[in-house]
Amino acid sequence: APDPSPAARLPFPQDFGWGAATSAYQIEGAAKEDGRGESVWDTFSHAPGRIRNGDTGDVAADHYHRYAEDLDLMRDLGLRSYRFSISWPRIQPDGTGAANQRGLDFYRRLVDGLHERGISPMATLFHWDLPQALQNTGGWESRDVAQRFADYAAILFDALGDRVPVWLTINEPKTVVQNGYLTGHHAPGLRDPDAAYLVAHHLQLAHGLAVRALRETSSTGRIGPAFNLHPCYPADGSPAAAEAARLYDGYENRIYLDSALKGSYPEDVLADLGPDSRMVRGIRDGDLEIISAPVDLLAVQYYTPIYVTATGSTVRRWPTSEAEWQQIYPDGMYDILTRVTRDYGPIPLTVTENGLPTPDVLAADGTVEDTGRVTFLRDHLAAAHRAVTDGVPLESFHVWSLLDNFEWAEGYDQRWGLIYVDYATQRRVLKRSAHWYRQVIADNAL
Ligand code: GBH
Repeated sequence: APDPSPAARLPFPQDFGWGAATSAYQIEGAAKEDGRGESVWDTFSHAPGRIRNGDTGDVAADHYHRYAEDLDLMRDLGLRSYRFSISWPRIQPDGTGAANQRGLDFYRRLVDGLHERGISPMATLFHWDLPQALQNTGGWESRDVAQRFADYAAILFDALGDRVPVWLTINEPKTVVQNGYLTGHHAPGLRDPDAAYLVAHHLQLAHGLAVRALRETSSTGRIGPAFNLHPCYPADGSPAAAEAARLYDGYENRIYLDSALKGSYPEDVLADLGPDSRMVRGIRDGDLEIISAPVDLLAVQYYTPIYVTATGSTVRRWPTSEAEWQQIYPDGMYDILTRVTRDYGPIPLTVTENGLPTPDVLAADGTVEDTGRVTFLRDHLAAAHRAVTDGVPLESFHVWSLLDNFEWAEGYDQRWGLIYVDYATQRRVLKRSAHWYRQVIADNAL
């Protein structure tokens, strides 16, 4: 089909931050190098039966050694922003104490390499790889870990604060709560609802303490939280479904949004947890003030909607991707961006993750035809564009992910990248979607 005429295209704001995202444990490998300590994900992935095919992040996409090549690929794509995460156990092998210089050096090389290529670094402080030593003393169930996190963050602000313009504190606290402590599908693999929401509180506290730590430096860098938000819709028109969807939204979204941006936990969730819950008992005077330390931007990650029935169970309404939890619903992107602007704004927004897994194969002619990813991204970017047109202050968009990588409990089975990784050789191949994205960036339009 011929290209749509330029007039029919959807132009994005000037200087829009076209980006892609990754996280440390999912791409770096080099698990024992340069003094890196162990994280809960090393322990979890090496425990039998936890990860599909027994995969681990020991080697992953070997990005620790191949970062220069990966930086060149980012430049080839024309990326303007790259979101990565910093591995806490590379910086503090045991989670406390002096910084490991070799760990800091890696991220300094990475950040400098981004600047040399005209790409803006966006650093996530924590993308789930808690030092195992801190897990051994209680992990996120221990309030003390929030202060340890602020100390770790201060090391990074000191070392990199002059060259990282945007910091994100904690990637998806909800996923740590739900997968780490409710389903047990992620590290540390527990199933303990009472512990789970205390963990939520401590993650939020850690976020706020890190924001305060940045403000104590002279850095001009901006900082905010990174939440994966699920629009929760009633599955039918009954009042009971509407009420159930509202409570579901409290647990999925408002517990994080309200505490960080309004300084209070949602009353319906607190009532549902009850006064005897470990979380409610764990909230101390002054905590909400810390948690709601003013932030500079809000990072939104959108993958799927949730449809809630009158009994509080969930049903599917749209086709799913290879990830059975993901329903493909681009309008959810519009709904969530306009909703956070309405309820919590105006605040600058960045989309820090959006994407899907596809059954990619490297063909004999060297191409990877991931047309499903092109359609998905086009539809979700069109929905984001519609939100911008309606006044949402969206400044950047990051595809999850730059590279195929270790998809947590799914191991290497699910491929989420714009760039294919042939794990046997670590060769990188731009997929159809990468070529498409490069053109979108060059045009600054869909
Ligand atoms: C993001 O999580 C992560 O930030 C990123 O690291 C990850 O690679 C990416 O998405 C793709 O998944 O196993 O049935 O209990 C997105 C939110 C939360 C979605 C956990 C999958 C597991 C569902 N994820 N959830 S299940």
